[in-house]
Amino acid sequence: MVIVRAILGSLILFFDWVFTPRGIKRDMDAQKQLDAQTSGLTLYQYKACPFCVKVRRAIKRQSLAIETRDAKRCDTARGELVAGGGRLKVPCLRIEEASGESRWMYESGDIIRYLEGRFGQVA
Ligand SMILES: N[C@@H](CCC(=O)N[C@@H](CS)C(=O)NCC(=O)O)C(=O)O
Repeated sequence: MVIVRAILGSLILFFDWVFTPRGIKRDMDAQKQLDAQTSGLTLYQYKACPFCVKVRRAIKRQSLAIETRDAKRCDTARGELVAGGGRLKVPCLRIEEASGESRWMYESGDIIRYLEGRFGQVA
């Protein structure tokens, strides 16, 4: 099972690399403004998780500068996810609200819909 998972994980990463989506190009000021908005977002993820790859590809398509934290390899990131979100499940987007509170969003589909709703869809 471990070997099958490792092979599948490598295949997912390989195809993700081969078919990396192109990011949208913005002028420097527009990208800077967007970067300021995305600075309050953090994606907790595993490198080879297909649901995380799907979210990372959406982020790449929209050229969003969102910090990613590996909850499999990094104990600190895993601890933050469980303590804040309540579950060890990825992907999870931490959204820092203007009030300073954090909202933890699970489910790849919900995360992608949230990002597209807030930052626009990229075909
Ligand atoms: N329906 C979820 C599925 C997410 C999911 O199953 N994630 C797996 C990794 S691929 C997970 O976090 N499993 C718990 C664990 O590995 O501890 C989504 O679309 O985000």
